[in-house]
Amino acid sequence: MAHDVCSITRSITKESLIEAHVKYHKLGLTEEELQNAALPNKAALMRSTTLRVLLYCGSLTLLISLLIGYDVLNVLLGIRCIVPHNYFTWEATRALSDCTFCSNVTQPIEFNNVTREMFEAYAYSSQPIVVRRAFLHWPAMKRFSWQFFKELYTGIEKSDDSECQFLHFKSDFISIRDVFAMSSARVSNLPGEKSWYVGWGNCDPLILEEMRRHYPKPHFLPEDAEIPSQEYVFMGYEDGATMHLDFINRLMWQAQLQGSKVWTLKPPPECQSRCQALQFLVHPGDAVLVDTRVWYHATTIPNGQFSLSIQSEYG
Ligand SMILES: O=C(O)CCC(=O)C(=O)O
Ligand SMILES: [Fe+2]
Repeated sequence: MAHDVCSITRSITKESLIEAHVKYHKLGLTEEELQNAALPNKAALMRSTTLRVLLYCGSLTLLISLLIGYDVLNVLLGIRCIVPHNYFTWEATRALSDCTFCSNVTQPIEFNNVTREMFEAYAYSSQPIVVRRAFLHWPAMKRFSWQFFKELYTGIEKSDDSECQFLHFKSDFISIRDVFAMSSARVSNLPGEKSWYVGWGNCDPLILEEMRRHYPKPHFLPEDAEIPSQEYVFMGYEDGATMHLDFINRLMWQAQLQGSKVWTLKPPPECQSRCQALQFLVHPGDAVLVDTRVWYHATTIPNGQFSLSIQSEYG
């Protein structure tokens, strides 16, 4: 049955074509003119193919430059985020704040000698907190230095830092290896040397285990606070971290181990009419707790000092 329908259709089509051919001949059209009318116009075909190729290449180039653009900007800013490639996507798509976290905040809450019980009410708030002299008793206060970390990283064979984040901020380093290859004059930021400031995640379990021999979990954090399997080190001089938000899952604590550090916090743009920027100075032994997911933050190191801090998340 299907075959019958096909052959009927074929013969109708053939007959119509012959009919048309004869008709156009009668009108005085030559064979060549008929062929040209039937075949697609070569010039038009070329034009549309070229247009399609150009459009395709253009879109591809735009896509590649956007992707490279993200990378280049991330590298230039040296910022920290969960998905390093997507800082600007995160920034553009983050939920707008209702600003309750920052309204009426003009300075951090400040504690001396805080206990776990006293801290409990503030532990999960987004209000910046400084606990003065909280970590003065930690062995890490005296033990940690550029040299300590150099020996740690070179001593542990095949320490795997490839998956750990390295933040060079405004420095000219590409990886943590460059930091440990610096001349001793540059390490000490002697006159004429380029100043540097870096941060990096320590996610190799052996490195982390060795670091944690020198400090406990901060005594004031809730007993059941979840601690991640990596901790950050920030060290260097002068310009610290550039202004940014962190796209991380938890709150953070930071221990200022050496030197002083100025923290500048800014509310997000949508809160600028209700909230204000704040600035505070921390000293060796102080603990800093900032919800870096909602407060834009930047740091600087005053008076040519060397600053060294360790930082972790909790939640
Ligand atoms: O300590 C610093 O210089 C920067 C710290 C930072 O960016 C952070 O805690 O997220
Ligand atoms: Fe940050």
